[in-house]
Amino acid sequence: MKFSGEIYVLVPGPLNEHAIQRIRDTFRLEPIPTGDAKLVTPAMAASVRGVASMAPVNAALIDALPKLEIIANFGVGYDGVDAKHAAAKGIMVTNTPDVLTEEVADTALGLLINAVRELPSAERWLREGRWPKEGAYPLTGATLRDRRAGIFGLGRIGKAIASRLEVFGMPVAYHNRNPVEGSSYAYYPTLVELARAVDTLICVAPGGKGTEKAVNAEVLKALGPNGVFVNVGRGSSVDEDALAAALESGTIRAAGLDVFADEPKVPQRLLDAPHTCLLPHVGSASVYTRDAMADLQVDNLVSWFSEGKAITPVSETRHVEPKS
Ligand code: A2R
Repeated sequence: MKFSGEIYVLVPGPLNEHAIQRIRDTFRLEPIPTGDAKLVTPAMAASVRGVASMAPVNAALIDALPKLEIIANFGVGYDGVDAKHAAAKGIMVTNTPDVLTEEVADTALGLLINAVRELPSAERWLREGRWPKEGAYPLTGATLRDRRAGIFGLGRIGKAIASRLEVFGMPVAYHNRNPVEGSSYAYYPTLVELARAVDTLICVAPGGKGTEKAVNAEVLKALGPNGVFVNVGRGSSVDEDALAAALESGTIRAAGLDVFADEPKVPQRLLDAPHTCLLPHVGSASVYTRDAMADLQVDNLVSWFSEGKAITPVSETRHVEPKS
């Protein structure tokens, strides 16, 4: 579809190609290299009604766009968007839940197996020609057998991870701010209590102030020396210095990380730490899933500008109505 009368959509920073193409086909696309409000020209300020972004959208950028009605975020996690500020100004914010759930859950299990069974370093052993020279790769000190899993953030993705863990024979417990109605998994009201009860902690909670550095030295100590930590949520939820120290000292055994606090920078201490599998934030990164996320992002814009309704509004802006 193409709107009669052009609707200007600002795209700050890089965005998925399929999303770009659909925005070009449907709207008037205005690219800027980053989300820096200083890059907004007077012409953009006078015309932009939508933002489609994978990059952060802060209060300054929102304030620089007085005609803005909707921010369509690429991804389920929208901690980079100042949704409270948008809500206060009557601006809709949408994200892309559900369509990436199974992909991210698969990635979590891949990280868990890699961290526990050391598959990336076993492959390195083969590729470096050590197998014929030195013999078999050493037996792994850790196993998935007899593990107990704890999920930090039993939401859509957390539940998809939990059902996979059940098939692997692992009992599942979790920590959220509130117990999940109807769930048979054991609930722990604090993260440290959950860590004490399990030896495998998987973080898939949203980023932001509420979870900042929640996985800290105390939680890692509670996880214990056979402990494995997996993160497919946000790097900001982890005290990375404490995690590196816990791996170095054997306070926990292994970690599988897809997300980092200051991406794309990865702390040298984590790169050097033993028993780690580190991935460059690829949780949802297949063509299939990224296309589905792009479609949902752009469908939200189309629905907003054609029907005055968002398909997947975030909780902060659920109440927001179109201005005209
Ligand atoms: O706290 P609750 O009862 O609202 O449960 C949510 C939980 N959660 C938290 N748990 C503990 N402390 C917090 N401060 C906190 N904030 C949220 O995380 C809920 O069970 C879960 C999030 O689930 P969903 O909203 O269904 O999100 P989804 O699709 O599973 O994605 C989770 C995250 C994204 O935000 C990205 O950072 C990442 O996965 O891709």
